[in-house]
Amino acid sequence: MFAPVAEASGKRRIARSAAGPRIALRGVMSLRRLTQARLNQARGMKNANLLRWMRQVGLLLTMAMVSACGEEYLQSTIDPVTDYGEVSQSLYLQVFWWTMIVLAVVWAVMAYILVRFREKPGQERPKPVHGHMGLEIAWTIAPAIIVVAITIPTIKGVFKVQRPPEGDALVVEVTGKRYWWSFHIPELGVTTANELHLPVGRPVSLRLESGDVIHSFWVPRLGGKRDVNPVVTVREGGEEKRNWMHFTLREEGVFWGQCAEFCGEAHSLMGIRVVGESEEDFQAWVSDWQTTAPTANAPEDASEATTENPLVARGREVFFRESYCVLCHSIQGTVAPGTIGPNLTRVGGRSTIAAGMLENTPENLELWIRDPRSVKPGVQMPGAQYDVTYEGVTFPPTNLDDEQIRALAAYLSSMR
Ligand code: HEC
Ligand SMILES: [Cu+2]
Repeated sequence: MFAPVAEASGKRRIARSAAGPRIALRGVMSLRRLTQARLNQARGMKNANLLRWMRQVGLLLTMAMVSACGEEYLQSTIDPVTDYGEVSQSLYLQVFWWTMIVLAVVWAVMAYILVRFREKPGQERPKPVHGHMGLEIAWTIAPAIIVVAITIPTIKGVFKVQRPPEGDALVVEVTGKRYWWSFHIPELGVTTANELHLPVGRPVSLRLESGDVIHSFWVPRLGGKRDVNPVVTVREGGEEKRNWMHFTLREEGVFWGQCAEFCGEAHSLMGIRVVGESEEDFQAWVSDWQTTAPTANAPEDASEATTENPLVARGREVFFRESYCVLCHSIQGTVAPGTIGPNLTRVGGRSTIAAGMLENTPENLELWIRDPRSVKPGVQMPGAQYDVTYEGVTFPPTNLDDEQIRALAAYLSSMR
């Protein structure tokens, strides 16, 4: 259901709550005690068998119910948090209830037939029936009516979620790249990667574009999958043909997603985090981004420099002078101009790195800088020991030693 979070020690799945099964067990035990008492009462009576049967069914139902609510599903498609998600959810529920009606009718007819036409002792073989006009019309028309009843709201829903929001929408330019996501908010001048903060209650329009092959933007609790294509068609008048996704967040929280269109070796390791927050928290995140992190640049004032963590200062030196990270990465407010890789402004404030695959800790940053390929095969970033070729240009191994890598991690973590 969700992307595994890879760690230095290997892959780990998010720990599931142990409370679910325990509650299930307690429910089952008390149900057992209850029905046991009833059974004792009924002992000797001929419906004891029926009671025993009911107890079995009761147990099964309780277990099914408890196991359905004992866990938290991070990428659930049936727990929407946007207006778009609610449209899909309502369609899903309509289809579900239609199926339940069909099930009930089929079972009722079957039960009737089983009782009414069961074989009686000494009975003669009945004559088979061939063709029944009434029945055939009924079972052609009934499904047709159901299909129409589902089609009408479906078409309405498709148009509803495609319609651009009225009023002041927050436009975010989303670019999918192998194997990460760039988010640019032109109105606020913010450019970030993999983790997008959005305000609750304000309409959002994602403008989707790919920097290479076809990807698909999919954060299940926000809505359906939407293809992220390279721009291939320019309409008359110069308008580019591209996909958009419109929604308004209803809830705060962290919503997980991932690329949903096979795009290469690390396709399954191309995660997304959307952080829904209040307007104030969102504004705070934006203004953090707009002001340069205090440690991003060397302090002009020497007295300030002496109070700074020397490891951070050392990391900054490696980042800007001893290595060539700046060819691919930018940091707002500094001279780093690169756009091949994710924008690293306030990277220390992200909850994960490597597009949701590693928790953002100094240890994981070290692992990533030393050997990104061990986390993501096919990654377009060089390691300490290996080069990478991006669009025909070869970037040599960084040849960084442990001391330099530790300092780089401290520098990146300090910018939060
Ligand atoms: C050839 C270009 C290139 C160079 C040079 C490069 N990187 Fe990267 N870097 C990338 C790409 C591409 C990614 C995205 C990888 C992915 O997640 O698929 C990345 C991702 C990262 C990330 C994770 C960001 C996130 O939010 O997921 C960090 C941190 C990082 N690089 C640090 C560095 C440091 C430090 C250096 C210098 C030693 C460096 N990079 C050099 C291309 C580069
Ligand atoms: Cu992809």
